[in-house]
Amino acid sequence: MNKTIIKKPMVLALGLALAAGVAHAAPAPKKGKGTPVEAKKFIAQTEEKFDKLGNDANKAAWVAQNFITDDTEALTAYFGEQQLDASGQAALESRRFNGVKLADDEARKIKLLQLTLMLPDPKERQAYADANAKLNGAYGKAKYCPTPDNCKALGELEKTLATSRDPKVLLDAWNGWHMQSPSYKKLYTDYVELSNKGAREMGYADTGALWRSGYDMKPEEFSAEMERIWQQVKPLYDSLHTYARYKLRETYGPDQVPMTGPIPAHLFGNMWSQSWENIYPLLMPATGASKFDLTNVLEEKKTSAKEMVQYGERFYTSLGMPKLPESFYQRSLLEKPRDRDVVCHASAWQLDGKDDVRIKMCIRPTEEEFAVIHHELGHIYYDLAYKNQSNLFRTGANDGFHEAIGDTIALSITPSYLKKVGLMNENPDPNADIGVLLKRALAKVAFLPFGYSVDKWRWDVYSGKTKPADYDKSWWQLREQYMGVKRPLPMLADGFDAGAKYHVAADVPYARYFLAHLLQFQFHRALCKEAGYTGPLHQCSIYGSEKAGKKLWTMLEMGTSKPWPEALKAATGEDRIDGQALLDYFAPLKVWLDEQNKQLAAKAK
Ligand code: X8Z
Ligand code: ZN
Repeated sequence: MNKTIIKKPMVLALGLALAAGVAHAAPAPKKGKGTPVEAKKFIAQTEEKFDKLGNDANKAAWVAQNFITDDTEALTAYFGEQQLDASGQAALESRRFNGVKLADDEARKIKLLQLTLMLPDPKERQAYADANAKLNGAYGKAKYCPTPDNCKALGELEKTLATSRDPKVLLDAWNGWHMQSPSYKKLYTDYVELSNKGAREMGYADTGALWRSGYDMKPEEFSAEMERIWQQVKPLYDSLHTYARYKLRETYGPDQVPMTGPIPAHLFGNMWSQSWENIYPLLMPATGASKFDLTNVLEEKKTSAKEMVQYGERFYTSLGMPKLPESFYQRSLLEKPRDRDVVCHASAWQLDGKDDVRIKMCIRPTEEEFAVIHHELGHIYYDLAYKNQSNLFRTGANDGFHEAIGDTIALSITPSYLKKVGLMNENPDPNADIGVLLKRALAKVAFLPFGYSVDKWRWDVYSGKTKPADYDKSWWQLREQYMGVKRPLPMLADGFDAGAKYHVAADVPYARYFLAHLLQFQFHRALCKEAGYTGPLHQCSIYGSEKAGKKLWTMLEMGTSKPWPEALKAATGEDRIDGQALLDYFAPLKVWLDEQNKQLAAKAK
């Protein structure tokens, strides 16, 4: 989360401040109120400690995710335990400075230090770190083996969901993956207990409350903000869902897709039904839509993984940002190795707090992955921009900002941009606009209720409202209520469908992605303006605008040194996260969807 002390890979920045490990037991915290002079010294020493030791812990985690074995899991757990010890000690000691009059920067650092778990018992710390490492490994290794000599990893199953239109094949891939997570349910429930214990030790109600405290507002204010924004964007989601229903019925028939009620989850082209761009061919407008498909172009050109990353890099340098360090290409993992298990879920890492930045991805030559590359590079450029901040400020303004930067850039991957960089031959057709917007909505609007409801589930798990026996019941109740999507098969007796999602297994908070899906449209709108663009937002690309780049960089450099509303203000003039920019962007599509839905409803009668 936003105050992660050592730089964890963004996707791994756990819901706790994992400080750099300390090799020796720290001295017992001093008693009594501290003075401002002591605070200064304490902060400097703590940051130095974190700086020095963070490097090793990150290296251990990097190796563990690149070579999943019992040994590498044990090594990560070893460092994880030390990190937890160090961040817990620092959090405890920092309490001496609560209420002491300090400079703004220092008071902020004291606050950030307390956004962590604290487990005083070394055995419990060890068990917690072990479980975290094992859960990561279990997810990374999981495979569906219809027969013992034919095993399918997640990437292959995802490809089936994206491309097959045979409901039986889809269901098999969907179910094959969802059968894997029950094997680590017990590990997860034990982990939740320990995590809560650690949160309570620090005075939080539970781990969910700790997570919701990371946004420069009260945890209950944060929940209310999430709900406000969801209500604001819900009508657009409803229009898209209604349209998707009609179109899926045309493809799969009324037996598979009911006229009312939730739609089975395996039909949306994605393992978690979280974004629907892969079913664009089923939904695209009957006339006027471009048949352009970036995936075909990348395949035809035999674009390598590295070349795909270089397209991304060139976008960032066109904004006046630096080239990636040479070590980035030497050390990153860009392709799935054939001979070993790795955590393929895409992530970005800053290992030393400075220039040792890397991404880890099993890149496939698809349009979807092209966007993910820009997403990961957004993390990397954020890391590079704030590298001169001190340790505690070297993270995003909040975790949603970190997730939004690369997506903001990817919104500028427009047809004219693709033409400019040679990835599209024909001239973009302005009449094909609705198709372009629809495809984007299938990625961005479809995601919103998923982004919201993952942590709604987890908040209830952490608060104890949802017991392990009810994990699936609650998971699917939320999916039905918010997404209008249902489990395609009866629930398993002791199922763990939530655990089939990486961020649940690896305990990465998820509200950040919901926020990012709103923030990116706020950033896009502001940067397009800065670039002098005045046309429709969905046609704007900031490619080549150093002016827009400078505006963005200025915000990125701030890291989390100021409360996030100040960072947002610096970049956009706004000071709250809001759905209006997204609604403006998709306004022409909303009109079109509602018209289509009216016609389709009349036809269905
Ligand atoms: O996990 C990610 C990134 C890495 S931080 C690839 N995302 C979420 C997901 O895959 O579920 C990006 C969008 C949502
Ligand atoms: Zn990310």
